[in-house]
Amino acid sequence: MALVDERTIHVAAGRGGDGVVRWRREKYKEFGGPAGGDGGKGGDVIVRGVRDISYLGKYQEGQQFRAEDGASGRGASQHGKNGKDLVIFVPVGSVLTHVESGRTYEIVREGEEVVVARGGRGGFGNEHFKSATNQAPKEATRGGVGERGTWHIELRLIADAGLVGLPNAGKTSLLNVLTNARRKVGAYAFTTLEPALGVHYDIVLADIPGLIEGAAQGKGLGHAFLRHIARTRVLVHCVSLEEEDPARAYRTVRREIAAYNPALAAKREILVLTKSDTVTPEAAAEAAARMRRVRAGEGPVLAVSILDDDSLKELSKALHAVLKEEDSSASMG
Ligand SMILES: Nc1nc2c(ncn2[C@@H]2O[C@H](COP(=O)(O)OP(=O)(O)OP(=O)(O)O)[C@@H](O)[C@H]2O)c(=O)[nH]1
Ligand SMILES: [Mg+2]
Repeated sequence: MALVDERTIHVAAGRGGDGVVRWRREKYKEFGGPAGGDGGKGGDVIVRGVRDISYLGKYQEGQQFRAEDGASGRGASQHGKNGKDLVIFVPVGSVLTHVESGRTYEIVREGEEVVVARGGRGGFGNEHFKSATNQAPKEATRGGVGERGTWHIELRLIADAGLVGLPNAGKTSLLNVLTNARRKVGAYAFTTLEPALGVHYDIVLADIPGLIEGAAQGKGLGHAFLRHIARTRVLVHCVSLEEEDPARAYRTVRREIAAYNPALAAKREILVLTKSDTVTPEAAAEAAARMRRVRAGEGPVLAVSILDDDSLKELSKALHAVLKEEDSSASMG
């Protein structure tokens, strides 16, 4: 099922409750003064960020959202109940545009809120109008109308993990089998010219063109497209087992990444030896062991084939685990 990354919705905040005209009844007294309470405030419509990129799919295009009205005031100076706020959850990364005014907001954190329609004020009861010169006001006001509006919600995904490697390493093939993406794959270099995103459960993967030796000097497609993965949290470094010297291929790409931006090179990395079906299981295991010795820093090393579901599950597990570690180290500062 394709990811829903856009919705237009209509929102209406609650109307304020009316103020009322009531009179106090007291024993032994004919007239006890005004006692009409104020109306309650209408509920607001609030948008709140959640960490679930599929959330927009729960809403219909053009869906109407309405918060509760405030209740009217009552006698004995009782305030009417406020209308309940209505909360609409949207994925973190959503950009909200108020269609009528063009005003925009971005939800960047979980729990972040924007009031997209304010509830109407409650009206005043007659008690409110009591003064030295008017002991028996007969007036009350009506509640205010709630705001209404049309909002466009657009999800701008930020990739969690970026696929890097030489041309032909199998990056796009992995994107296609792990996500809803349907990108072009080819048995030649530089099939991918534009970055693409795909969603694997709750993980956003970015696929970019291949890097070659000298990319920093403009060879191949250069390296400027690396900016598309500058904000990812994890690199998925793909090295084909069809390479004569996988360790060399690995180091070449590492050098180009470091030349582009040392901060990118410092990110956590999952090393994926791709096309494992083209070699014997023993050869794949041996290559993985060798790569563990030559690789930069720590992190999983996996042999994967798009034809081997178990290997894809291992990769999925590793991705989730590394991103989870990333999360907890980020929250510790
Ligand atoms: N046997 C086998 N072939 C694979 C596997 N993964 C990818 N390939 C093949 O490898 C070739 C390159 O795959 P792509 O996914 O286009 O590689 P890429 O890294 O995206 O290449 P560029 O976009 O050019 O950088 C294609 O012919 C794929 O069919 C695999 O697991 N096993
Ligand atoms: Mg590709």
